[in-house]
Formats: sequence, C-alpha cells, structure tokens
Amino acid sequence: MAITRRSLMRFAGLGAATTALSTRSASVGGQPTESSGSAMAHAAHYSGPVGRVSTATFDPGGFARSWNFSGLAEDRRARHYREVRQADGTLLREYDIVASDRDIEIAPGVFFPAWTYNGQVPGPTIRATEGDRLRVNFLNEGSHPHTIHFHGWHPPAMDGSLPEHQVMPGARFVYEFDADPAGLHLYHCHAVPLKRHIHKGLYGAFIVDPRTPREPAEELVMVMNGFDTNFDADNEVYAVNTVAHHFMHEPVRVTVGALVRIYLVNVTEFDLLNSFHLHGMFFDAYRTGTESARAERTDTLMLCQVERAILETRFRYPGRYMFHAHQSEFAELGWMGMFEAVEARHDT
Ligand SMILES: [Cu+2]
Repeated sequence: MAITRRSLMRFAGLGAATTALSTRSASVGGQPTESSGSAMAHAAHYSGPVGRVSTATFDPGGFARSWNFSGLAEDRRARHYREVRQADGTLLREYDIVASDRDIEIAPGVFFPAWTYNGQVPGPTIRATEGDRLRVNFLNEGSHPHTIHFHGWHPPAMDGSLPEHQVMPGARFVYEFDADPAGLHLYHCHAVPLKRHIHKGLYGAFIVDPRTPREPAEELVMVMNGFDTNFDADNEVYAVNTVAHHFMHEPVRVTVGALVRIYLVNVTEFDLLNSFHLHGMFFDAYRTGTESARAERTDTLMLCQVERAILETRFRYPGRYMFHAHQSEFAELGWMGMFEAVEARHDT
C-alpha cells in the first residue's frame, strides 16, 4: 500500500506516540493501560513512528560531525580523499565521488529509492579553506545521467548544469576549481528534471573556511531535507540529515558554555520554505556565511531551497532543548530533534 502524505501524518502525528506507547503494552495483555489515556495523548509531543532506523549504513549524528571523509579510518579515507600541500601554502584537495542508486531507510520501515553520492544522503560534506584547489573525480554508476553542480565561483565548464555537462551512466568527469568564496555552500546534481534529481538525494554541504579561521567551536552540519515517498510531488517525510526524528532518539550532545556552530543548509524540494527553530535560546545567524557581521539574532530562521546559514550560539544551562522546523507539519513528519547540553568534563 502506498504511503500517502495524509496517512503518514496520522501515523507520525500527535496520535502516534500514544500508539507507540500503548499498542505494545496492549498487545501483551490485550487490555488498555494507563499510558493510553488522554493525559498521555497530550504528553505525546514526542511524536514519531514506532521503531528505529538502523544507523549501520548512515548515522545522521556521525554525518553532522564529519567532513572530507573524516569519519573513516585513514586507509579507507585515502580511497575517497587526498590532500597535497602546494608551494603557496594552499592545499590541493582531491575527492572521489561516485553516484549510485541505493534504497535508504528514512523512517522506521520506510525505504526510499534514492540516487546518492557515495551511497549516502546527503552526500559527503566537502570542506576546504578559501584559495584551496578542489579536484573532484566524479564517476556516475547510477542509472540516469547526473552531474555535480557546486555553488561558488568557478569557470562555466565546471558548472555541471547544461545538457552537454551531463555525465552519462558509466562515464566520468573531473571538476576542478578554487574554493571561493569563504562561506557555507552546497553541491547538487543539475541534470533534468532538476527537481527530481535533487529530491532523489543528490546533494551535499560544501564548507569553505576563511583564510583566517573562525573561532574554534563544536561544529555540526545539518541539512534540512524531505522525501516524496509516493512521487506525487509532495513530501511525506521531513528530516534534518535524512532520518525522521533521529535526533529525538539520539540528542545532539553539546557542551554548556561552549561555542556551537551549525552549518545549516536547506535542500528541501517541493516546499517553498523550510525553517530552523531552537527552544529556550537564541542564535546568531550568518546568511551564506560570507560576511563576518551577523545578520540576525533570532530563535527561528527561514530558508528557501539552497539557502543556507551559519548559526552560532552557546547553551547556558544543562538539559534538553528541542529544535525543529516551525512549519509544524514538517516537525510532525520527522523534522524535529533535541540537543542535550552537558557540563564540560574537568578531568584534572
Ligand atoms: Cu542527477
């Protein structure tokens, strides 16, 4: 049976947590329990489907804290990423990116037939310092023509957007350009129909650090995305980093008082806007990350598709802080999570 937006909303919405809490106990004794009462229904803002998505092949939390394949052991990492210091002090950073078709689990038991960069959605985060040279060896092992279109300065031949730029299944292309400007960017497929190629999962974050490094911080990459599971040009599942409600189960750990920096990218297709709202505090937003002067101090930031912002804040108090899209429907369909602020450990 196809999962419609409406049925999934019923499933994942406010009623779902009561279902999650009560059906399992009811199935044991066949009797309603105290957890099925209306009080629980109103305590059910912890909405979400029953069960968990395996993080064995993709871990949204691990994704948030890795770039340039830093999550891999050195020998495996070298297969995807190499860097060579140039005479002028900049780095040549070389990446191997492979497009492939892969079914990914986006909510418990809900598999999406994705098109991926390196088998994951979002694709690997690419990170360089302003002025570095990027060389991206692209191989299309997918079933459709694809490209990699980077946001940033580059020659037209490197744009990956025109019909002649399409890389056919089985073919290769090398994208080479300088990392410029400093800021938070992204990359995505630009084959047509564009909305399908993006929405199927071909996108990733592209961070360009300024030559004078930003202040050290606990850094997180968060990509707001959605999935149209029945191909009606409307999303049934929303998330940050692909897996619905993942950070409700596994809160993002941050340190009380430490500078926390979030690289926030919106790639959501089919909806005009997405947003990021943080409970109990405010953050400084630097739109596109290209200017050092903050644009806004707020608790809610709204982004159109491919808009992005660097967010900085410090958690004042230990405890759990909800964050979610403030399009409430998106939140109920998976784009909702928690931070857990913990006191710094003093081992000495
Ligand atoms: Cu494509």
